[in-house]
Amino acid sequence: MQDTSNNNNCSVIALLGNPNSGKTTLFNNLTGSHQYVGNWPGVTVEKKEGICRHGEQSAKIVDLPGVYSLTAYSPDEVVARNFILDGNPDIVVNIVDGSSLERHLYLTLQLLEMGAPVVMVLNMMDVVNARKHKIDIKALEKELNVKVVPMSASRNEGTTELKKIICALDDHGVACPTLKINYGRDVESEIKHLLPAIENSVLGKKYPARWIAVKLLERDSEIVGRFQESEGEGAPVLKALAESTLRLEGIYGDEAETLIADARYGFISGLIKDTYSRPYHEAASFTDKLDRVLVNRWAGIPIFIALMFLLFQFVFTASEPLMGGIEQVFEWLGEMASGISPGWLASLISDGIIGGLGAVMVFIPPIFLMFIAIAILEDTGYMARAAFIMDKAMHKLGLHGRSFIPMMLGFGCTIPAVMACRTIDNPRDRITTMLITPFMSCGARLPIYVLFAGAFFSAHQGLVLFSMYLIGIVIAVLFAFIFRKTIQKGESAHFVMELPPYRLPTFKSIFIHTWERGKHFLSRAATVILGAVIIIWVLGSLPWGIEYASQDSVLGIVGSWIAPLLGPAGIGHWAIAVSLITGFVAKEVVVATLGAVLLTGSGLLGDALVAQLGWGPLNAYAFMVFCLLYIPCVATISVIRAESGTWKWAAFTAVYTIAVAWIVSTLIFQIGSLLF
Ligand code: BGO
Repeated sequence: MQDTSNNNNCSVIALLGNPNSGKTTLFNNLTGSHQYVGNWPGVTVEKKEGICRHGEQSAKIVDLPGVYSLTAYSPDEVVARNFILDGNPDIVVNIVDGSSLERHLYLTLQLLEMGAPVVMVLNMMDVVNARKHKIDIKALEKELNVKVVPMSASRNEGTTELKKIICALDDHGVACPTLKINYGRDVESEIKHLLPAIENSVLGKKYPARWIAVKLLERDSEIVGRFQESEGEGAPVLKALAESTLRLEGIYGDEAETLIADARYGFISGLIKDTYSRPYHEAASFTDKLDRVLVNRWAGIPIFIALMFLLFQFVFTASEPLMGGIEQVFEWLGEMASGISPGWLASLISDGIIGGLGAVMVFIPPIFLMFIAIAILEDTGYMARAAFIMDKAMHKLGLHGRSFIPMMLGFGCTIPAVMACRTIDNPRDRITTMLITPFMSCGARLPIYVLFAGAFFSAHQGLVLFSMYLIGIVIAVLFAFIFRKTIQKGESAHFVMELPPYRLPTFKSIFIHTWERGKHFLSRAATVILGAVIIIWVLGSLPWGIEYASQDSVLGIVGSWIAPLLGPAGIGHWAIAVSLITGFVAKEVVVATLGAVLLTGSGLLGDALVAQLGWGPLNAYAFMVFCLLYIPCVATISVIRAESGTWKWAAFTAVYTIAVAWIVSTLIFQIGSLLF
């Protein structure tokens, strides 16, 4: 049960809509600064509430998670549906994007079938008007039996009318008869068959019986589960359901569920024909024209790959001079610090802190440039296209298309990417995506690539960097495929992919999105990485009296034990072994460790690597691939545990990623050695 507290008897208004429908904008318009944020009880889904005032009157606004449907598979959908069913909101304000009315109406229909007291907000009317499209609001109100409020939330137009409705509710609330969709003869006859048993149950007395019947025929696990739990009175319902399912499957095979979705889409098409009109000879919109090329079945993937390549080339070229400047500053600081006495303090500051931290800080320019580029791709709407293109390819491999969205987020940081898996309704698809997301190369691994590509591949740095990201995607998709055929066997759910229109990004949005990701890197440098380099320095100096960071140090001894295991991959150097262990804390620490261990005195870390490792490009490439694929950082492992609800998947991720990293880098090194 949700929190139904009704402050000072003011009405409770639930806000519900698809992602990107303008819900946040409307919530802010309605509540101004009267907002508070928490979590829904028992789940990690964010709960936002606020007070809307209009004159003397007020209402409590509860912002429900953005969802595409109310099938109650994903935690977001469960939260939204349970609040509407059990939270007794006085009104459910359903915000729909008027410029994509057809797609957004799917959620509206589900609400109306539940008998929710809906007021529809028809948002983005500025876009509808600019396109010279027309929506017959009166006809829409009549056909759906709901109040419709036209709005342009981003211009704050329509807010006052909505406030009047929600703040001036009388005791009768809003009248909103339950919508009845005709599901065709066969389904309708099964609904009739189920109704008597449902109406005799507690659940049937609480919620609309017809809605429950439709949910049961859709095999809604939560509703079926509730009847399973209520043994005695649930039994007749489940028996009737088994009979109905058998009959429907006899006629339609596995397609019975699709019949229900088809009927809803059919209803929507009819509604759109009656209420929506566009100029007869309408020229294709800018978005349509661009989409013809960018999401073209043949050109889409090559364009995506080419764009990624250009992006990495740009990151390298633009960051090089800036990195040189930062490198010089740290070199100068190192020289200054080496004069300090006593000698151990000079070594701690110069070898440990400046060597280790400096090795990581040098990568601020490429990291920020990369985040700027990702923010531009996201804010223009291209990232959604990339997911759309990959969705098609992934669907062919039997995978859930929505998996690619968390994977894309993984380019920034794996932690939010794993958290984004919540939006995937099917549990098997959700776990599979969680397991493969760590292969998407996060920003923290970028310093490793830039360092090694710069030192060992001076002519083809961009290409090498690009190949890392590509290998990550290929391995991720490959393992998703393997998991779905083995440990996570089963059908992949059907879903509709959202394609937002192209937009010119604003400087502010790019800045905010870049900063959101970049600040994480800076705060880690000041905390985790600084702490790690000090510990590394201590371990590199013990036992006292040995030469700092020599093979006789604790670090050297541990590294020398592990190094032989890495030999087959061509990366069996003790310092490399140590850096891979410390990299489990955070991936940036790999570079910090190499800086602290190999860069004694002043100089460039890239030069020190070439001089001390005795490697060629093939060893360096195998190492980069190892870093790309091996165990994600400790924070990611703990998030996988939290999101999957069990240590099993966290431990599995840790073990299998190390195995994959070892196998792939060994293959690369061994095959490469034969060829070159
Ligand atoms: C960006 N009209 C128009 N044209 N846009 C609107 C309206 C409207 O009536 N209402 C909202 N938007 P959210 P959810 C953006 O973020 O409230 C816009 O997910 C951008 N982002 O400004 O976040 C709104 O909470 C880059 O646009 O929706 C927002 O439901 C460039 O719709 C987007 C330009 O609104 C989603 C705009 C990176």
